[in-house]
Amino acid sequence: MKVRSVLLVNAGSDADVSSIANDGTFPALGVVSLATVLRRDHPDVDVIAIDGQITPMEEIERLIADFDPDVLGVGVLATSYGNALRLAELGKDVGAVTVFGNDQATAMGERILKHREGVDYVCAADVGEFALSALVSALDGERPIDSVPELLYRTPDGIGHNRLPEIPPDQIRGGGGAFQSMVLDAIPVPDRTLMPDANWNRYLDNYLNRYGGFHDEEVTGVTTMNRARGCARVKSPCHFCGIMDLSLRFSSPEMFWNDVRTAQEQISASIFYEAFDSMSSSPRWVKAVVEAKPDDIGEPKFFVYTQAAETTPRLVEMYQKLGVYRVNMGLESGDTQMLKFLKGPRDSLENNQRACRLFKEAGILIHGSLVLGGPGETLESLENTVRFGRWLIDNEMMASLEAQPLYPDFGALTGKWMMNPDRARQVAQERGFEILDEKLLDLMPSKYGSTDMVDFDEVSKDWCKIFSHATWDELIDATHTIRSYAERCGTVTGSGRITQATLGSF
Ligand code: B12
Repeated sequence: MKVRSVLLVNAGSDADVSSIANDGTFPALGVVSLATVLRRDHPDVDVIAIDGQITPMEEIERLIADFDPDVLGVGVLATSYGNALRLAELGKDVGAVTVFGNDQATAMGERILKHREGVDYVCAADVGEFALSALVSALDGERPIDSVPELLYRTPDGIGHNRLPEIPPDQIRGGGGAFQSMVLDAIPVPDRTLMPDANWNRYLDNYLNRYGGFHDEEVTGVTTMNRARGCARVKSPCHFCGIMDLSLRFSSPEMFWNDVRTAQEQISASIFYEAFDSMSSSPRWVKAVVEAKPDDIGEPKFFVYTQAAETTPRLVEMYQKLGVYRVNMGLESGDTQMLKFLKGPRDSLENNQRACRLFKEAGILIHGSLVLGGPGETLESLENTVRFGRWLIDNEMMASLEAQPLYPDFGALTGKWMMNPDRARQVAQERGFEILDEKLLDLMPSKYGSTDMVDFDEVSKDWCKIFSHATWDELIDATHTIRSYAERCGTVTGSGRITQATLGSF
């Protein structure tokens, strides 16, 4: 075949999923970046990128029928799998080759291919641009399919998985040195015009509706950007975090500012959500970016991830110089023991409060999140978290606050314990928490081990029964209490990864 058209869709959250505070306010940049590289490597191919999070399914259905893509690529997260499968079906109806990518596809690739004939390929790459471009070349017959990095596909002998470097070595600039040879410079600045204007306008409207009150200056456009990846917590990752590749990788500071300038020119962006999770993992890189800030760049404002335990006065000062106006901080709990269980020895209530005070003094807003029902959670520890939630709101530290029961993502440590009871027992013994339902724990690998359809409320409830002393109802009550208090005080709030039916009136 010769590929002439590619449609890339970020699947929107499934209908019953409750929304998070930032939903629909920032773009799914992955599909835009993939489209940019396809345009560069395959200039004859027509490419459209679209975000299903803010585009109604009927509109995407019409687009698939009209555009009639040869390849349909879908970005799939845990909470959008139902919609992703619907899109694959629609793709098959018009004869497209279908390929799934993004975190959920990466975690579940083999199972997806075993269960879903409508999905031809799964891309498990964290950096997917080069894999997708190579797949198009392979479909054109220009290279063998087994040379496409991190591609999973059916073979006569089972599911094949090409474990090859995601970024071809010849595309990596520089020879070692600081910031891992700026390996992410290989990813070109996204061409944000490849996503329809209607999508960009919707992000801006949603953002202004929810967060406009925080700005004295005019907000002219909002975008996600991503010029560094990974996290310094390789040795003690947050136990519920589904990000699989934590290795730190960077772009050069020059590339960072090129990206900013291009987004200013293309979509008048003034607010940038840098998805590097977490920015506090590399103060050295932040410093280099600050030092390279061009004089004529204006005053772009940044929303960045930060870890409370890594936040120092020096880092906050650099954030101010960079133009950070809001941080995304996983506070997770108001109970020190729970924090140590969930995150590691450096985390504590005191550290959470210290980081919050530093940001408040610097005039930087906080988007925080709380995770309820960690291993060994008790009514008392839960109460500490509710109290901490009130403290954050009473002290006017929060631009937005999420609270939700723990979801053990199968790519995260908690999910891995569910699927490996022996390991779970070993960890429980080492850390000194009790497993409450041994029989249920033993059932987990057969219950969830082979299916590709995961009911995340059910998984969270099972987790709670096995690992948390506070019951599911108590977790939902605490979620309500925190969210109601936040709403009464005018703080934007949300609870992802849980269905509206379970959450009740929210
Ligand atoms: C920005 C962001 C958002 C934004 C934008 C959403 C989006 N879809 O991009 C907002 C705030 C809206 C958001 C919402 C949600 N998010 Co979010 N989000 C992120 C974040 C911080 C960065 C993503 C990003 O922009 N990266 C930069 C771009 C360039 O890369 P990328 O998106 O990863 O895409 C690359 C690859 O994944 C791959 N790829 C992606 N799609 C495809 C498709 C094909 C065909 C191919 C070949 C490759 C491919 O190639 C891309 C380019 O390199 C990540 C955590 C992180 N730091 O990675 C969490 C993350 C992706 N989010 C997550 C979740 C759970 C959600 C929500 C479900 C939250 C909720 N409601 O509970 C919603 C889902 C909304 C939706 N359906 O889109 C989880 C996903 C876990 C999982 N197993 O699914 C993550 C990993 C966070 C975490 N720690 O667990 N999110």
